[in-house]
Amino acid sequence: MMHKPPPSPEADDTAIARAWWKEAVVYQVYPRSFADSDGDGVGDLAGITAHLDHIADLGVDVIWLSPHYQSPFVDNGYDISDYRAVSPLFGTMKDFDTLLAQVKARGMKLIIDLVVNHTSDQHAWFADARKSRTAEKRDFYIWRDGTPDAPPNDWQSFFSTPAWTWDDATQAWYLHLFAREQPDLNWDNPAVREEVYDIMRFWLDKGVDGFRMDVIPFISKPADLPENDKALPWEQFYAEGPKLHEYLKEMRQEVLDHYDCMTVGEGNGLSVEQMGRMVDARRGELDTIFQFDVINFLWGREQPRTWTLPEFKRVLRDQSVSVRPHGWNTVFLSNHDTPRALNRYGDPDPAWRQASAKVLHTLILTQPGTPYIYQGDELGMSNYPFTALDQFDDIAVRQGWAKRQAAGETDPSAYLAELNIVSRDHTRTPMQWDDGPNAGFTQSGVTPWLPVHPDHATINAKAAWADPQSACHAIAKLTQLRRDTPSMVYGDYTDLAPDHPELLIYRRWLAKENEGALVALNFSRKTLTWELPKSIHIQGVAYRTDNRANVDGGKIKLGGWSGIVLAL
Ligand code: ISL
Repeated sequence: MMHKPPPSPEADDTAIARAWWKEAVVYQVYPRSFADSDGDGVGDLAGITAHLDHIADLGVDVIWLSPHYQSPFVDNGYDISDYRAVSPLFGTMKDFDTLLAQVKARGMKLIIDLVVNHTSDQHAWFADARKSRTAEKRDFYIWRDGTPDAPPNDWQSFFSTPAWTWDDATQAWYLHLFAREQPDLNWDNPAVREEVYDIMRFWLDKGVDGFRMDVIPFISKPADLPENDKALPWEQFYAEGPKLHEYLKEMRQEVLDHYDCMTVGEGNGLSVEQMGRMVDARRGELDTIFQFDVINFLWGREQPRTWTLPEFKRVLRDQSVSVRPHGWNTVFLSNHDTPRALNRYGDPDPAWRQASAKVLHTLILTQPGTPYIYQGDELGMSNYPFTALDQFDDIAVRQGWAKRQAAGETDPSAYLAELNIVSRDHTRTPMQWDDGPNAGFTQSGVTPWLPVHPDHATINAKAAWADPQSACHAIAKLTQLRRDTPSMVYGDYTDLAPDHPELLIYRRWLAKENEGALVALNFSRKTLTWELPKSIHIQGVAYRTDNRANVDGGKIKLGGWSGIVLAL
């Protein structure tokens, strides 16, 4: 007997349950770099509050705030020393409450960063743990006996050092997948998990709407801590440890299920299949995950590589369909750990910058999944032209250079050239609010913690809102279109030209509403045409990046770096 094949995931949109976080557009704020209200050169919470209208005017629904907690800032706040306190550098708990209230007053929601794979070494737990082998909090961290010359295994940190540091006082090694000032928590200790759940409740009870979970796939370590004998990239080796799913289920049952909140895990190291396991609603773990193929396919091992549009399309396709219908995707092209999206996927040349920024945002806001916009990308901000190593702040750079020096490198020019492409500090330079001193990020005469990009004379929020052709206005139109068009959120996804080297063309279709859209984006400087298949019936133009994007006589015509969305 012949069986009908199961519907392809691309075609199945019937089983997708509605949720506010699927319909939301998220904007990431990196507090150090957003706006400085008190003139110390570092952004703060009051600065964010003062600029909320900029975010709301884009049509954003949710703000993701990178860590705002008390921290010695060895890794810019991803090293937390008190999970219930606001960093004095960023303000007070009252400033946080005001920010939260003002976010809500604009009809938006706020999610915060939950960094619980590790703490700061300045956290009270670690201060206690390192006092003695029998300290109350000793087992909050991961210790191994040994001798100072032989770490327990070959594990490496993400910041160019071994993942083990010898503690002389207690004659033992402790594990840190990041800096030595970021000791990893021992999730196998139930008391650690209880503390984490309490911290989550503390912030949820305040009214935050969920969490972005830092390196969450790394929390569970294999008990025997085996060597990385397959020489996997470290993020893959550490991801999806033996009890990861058990702990995430527990976290959902203990905490998340009791609140109307959203979760997005940072999934560096997870394949699309692994992502599927973590976000399948039937399993009860996380709502969504940032799957990093869209970032990592651009790199060889640490080095940038040339890439092609068909490769990019394959990544987008795999991400979008792999988790359907029970899971949900995220759409992002940058964050505070990447260089600027414009430099990697767009065209930063001044003649093409605005056009390509609009094409990238059309992509982000019409792909299947919850879209994320990173601060400054809406202005067309680009990589900073660094000229010396001492201009960088990132610990990854400092430790990366130390490692190279230890290997005999003395001339920094090769490293500098590489960093000008890959550094995380490109997305951390101050937001450009206007063309005045310090781009309006901080007061005139103050030295900001990272240099302000010289192009702020033209690339700034004030100029962007004054120009109807800017990417900010484009985003405002696209977020509105997304709200008005159910297929943009829930529709299926079909890549209509997977092999085209310069055009990205896809269809979103929502069968139960009999409604859809065709999105056509030109990733080149050339004017290109594309013949519409006869089976596609156009209702009209829903959006175009500018008037160089047209449809006529069964053909789409796109000027260089332009795009169009057609209603079907
Ligand atoms: O940025 C990276 C390497 O330089 C990534 O490998 C990054 O470290 C990884 O994606 C984890 O990132 C998160 O955790 C880190 C923190 O430094 C990042 O800012 C954060 O996003 C440790 O908490």
